[in-house]
Amino acid sequence: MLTREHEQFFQANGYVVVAGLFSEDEAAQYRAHYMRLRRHGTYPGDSAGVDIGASDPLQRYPRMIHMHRWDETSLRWLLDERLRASLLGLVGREPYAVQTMLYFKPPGARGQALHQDNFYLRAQPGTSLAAWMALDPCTPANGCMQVVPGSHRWPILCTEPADTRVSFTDVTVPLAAGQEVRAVPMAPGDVLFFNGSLVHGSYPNTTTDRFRRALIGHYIEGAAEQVAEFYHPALRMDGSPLELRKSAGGGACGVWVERDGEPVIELSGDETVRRKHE
Ligand SMILES: O=C(O)CCC(=O)C(=O)O
Repeated sequence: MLTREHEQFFQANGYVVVAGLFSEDEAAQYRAHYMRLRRHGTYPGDSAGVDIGASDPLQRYPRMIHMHRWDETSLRWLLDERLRASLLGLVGREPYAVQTMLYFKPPGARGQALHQDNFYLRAQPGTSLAAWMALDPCTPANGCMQVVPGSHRWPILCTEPADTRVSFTDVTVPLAAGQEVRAVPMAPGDVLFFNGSLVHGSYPNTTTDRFRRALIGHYIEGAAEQVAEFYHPALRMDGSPLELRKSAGGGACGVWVERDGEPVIELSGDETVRRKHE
């Protein structure tokens, strides 16, 4: 359960791991559930179907998106009281739930380049929040989460092309030289909570025999009045749908500039122009 130390760590760093929020048994049940679903074919939200013979491990095990819209187990997890209480404790307001995702990340799979979630969700005012639950032991070897501590205070940065040999997404955010990127090792049932501006992502799974499965919920702060169209309908944590406005794309984004020899972020980029290149 959430403690004062978790809250303080979250405020200072923009992320926190709550160890053992779910039990190892529950994590094992979720692993079995999603492996069973994946074996049975394709679902709404799959951007590409399953290709059992593909050489790319991610085509054999593509991620699932918005499962809570058609799978009761996913909906129950997204609205679970432990997640609600943790999010409320961390940000001081009731969250609204907008997305579920399941990443299988099998041996040999690419990671997801460093990014900020609110670049996609566009929750306003305020930001988005994530609850990322490990279903397997996660270490740097199998591509655990990587975070940039303190980056939750940054604005949304302009994106750049990512290296698609190591990332299945094709945009990333640039970092200043010397910026710490911190690995977040986790055990099954641990939940990593993070702010929608926190720069995070993961590197490839370099093992030959270990999946790195994760069940992910995305939320928006209860103060939000709008979110990008893809995330509608938002749900209150009692499961009832909520009417929000649809965020428009575009606007200013941050770029690194040098001031007095120090790297600082300036809001001088134009996201509309950048998005054309995605
Ligand atoms: O699980 C990963 O490797 C990346 C997940 C992620 O970046 C996200 O949920 O926003």
